[in-house]
Amino acid sequence: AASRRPHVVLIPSAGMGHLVPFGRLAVALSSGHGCDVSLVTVLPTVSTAESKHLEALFDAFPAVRRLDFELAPFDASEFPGADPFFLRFEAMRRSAPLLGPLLTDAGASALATDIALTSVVIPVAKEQGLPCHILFTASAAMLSLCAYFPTYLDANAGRGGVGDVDIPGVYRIPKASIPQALHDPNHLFTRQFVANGRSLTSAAGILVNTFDALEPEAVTALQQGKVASGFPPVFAVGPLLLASNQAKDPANYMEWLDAQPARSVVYVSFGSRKAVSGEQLRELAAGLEASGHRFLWVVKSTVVDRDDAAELGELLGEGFLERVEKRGLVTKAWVEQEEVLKHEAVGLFVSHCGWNSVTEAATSGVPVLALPRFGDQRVNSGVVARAGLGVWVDSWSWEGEEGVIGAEEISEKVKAVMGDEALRRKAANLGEAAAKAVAGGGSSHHCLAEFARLC
Ligand code: BUP
Repeated sequence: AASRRPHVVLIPSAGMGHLVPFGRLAVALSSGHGCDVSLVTVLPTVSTAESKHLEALFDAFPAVRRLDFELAPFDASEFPGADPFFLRFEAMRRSAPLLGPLLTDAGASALATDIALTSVVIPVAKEQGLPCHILFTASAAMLSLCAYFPTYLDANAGRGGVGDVDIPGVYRIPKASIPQALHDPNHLFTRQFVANGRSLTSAAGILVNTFDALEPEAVTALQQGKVASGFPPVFAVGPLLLASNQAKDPANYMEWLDAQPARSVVYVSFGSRKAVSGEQLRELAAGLEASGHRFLWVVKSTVVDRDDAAELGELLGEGFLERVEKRGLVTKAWVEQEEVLKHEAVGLFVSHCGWNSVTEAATSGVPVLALPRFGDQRVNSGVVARAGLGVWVDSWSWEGEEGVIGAEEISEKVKAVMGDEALRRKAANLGEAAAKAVAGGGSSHHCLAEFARLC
């Protein structure tokens, strides 16, 4: 009935990079756009960070309902050595038929799911007669690659491996930036990526966590249907933000930041998904030390946080922590990155360029030094450089075949970027453009309102 409030059920996949934007979308839809919202939750989560995040979210935003989803038994031995987050994607994919009764009981009027689950959730939504949307948690550039990749493969069948991919209406993604796994057609990630890419045209609509000024080419090309024919409406709704602060303890690193001069601190973090090797950690440590700048560094040395027992002192080399004690804060604990980036003491973000990190840097207008590693991070670094949000040395390849990036290169680049006033201004302008996009009358606000009308 026309008077009924829409009830959107959000179905995220695993890992903070996926969960964070779903939580933010849940808050935005339930607080500003008149929707009831349920968030499908699979317990236990893969990482501790995810379970803490969910707990804080449901505590702070009681309007967001929790919908528990129990997975069918899953035998991981079929994928020896696979990444635990990919395994969870696969387990969720195989359990997708069980979502049907859950959605009926919840009284859903529309769904939004993660790209990793798209090809299996769409048939369930069809059975239930519900529109199924996608929240694409990576960049619009990656969305365009995902949409075009199956066509690219068909056109290049038998011509050897994957090369540069020239996406119609967007730009050419160089071979070196294509996620490594996609060079192997039998990789679990590739199979999922291609199946999901083919299913994009069956979605009712696609939300993407970006905004016009950050990715003008890709957003326009996707919205005008230039990338793939028969593409559904694309809503650029980013940057997705928390509506208000989540409850948290006063943190030592925020107090430390309070005591530092404006824009003097280099914030260093490489995301929640992958460990950094011991050798690269030591080069980074030496590079930061030699840069002479203050720094706040979040160190991650295992894939899943629960496994992390190593001592910082051992990881970073003898005497390092003592030598930098007065100007460096190093932590293995989770920090509230959004808050850190908003702090006026932060002058640079040395980042792996996970997409959430990029959108958070853009929101805060903090320049980025891109050190991409895996997956979509090189594509995202290209976006950062194009948009003027930061600097990317695309010949640097760390943890790749060429080994590690040396301390001296890191230190020189950090010094150069910290002194780059023009870049600082460009990043600040992008921050203003982000704020405009999500405010009333802005492009992203408008797109989210349009989406809510379809639910
Ligand atoms: Br680590 C860390 N605090 O200490 P990305 C991360 N985050 O708030 P990723 C913290 O986790 P994928 C920390 O702000 C961002 O929202 C960070 O997502 C937050 O990278 C999120 O940047 C991390 O997309 O995921 O974790 O590598 O591989 O899916 O991009």
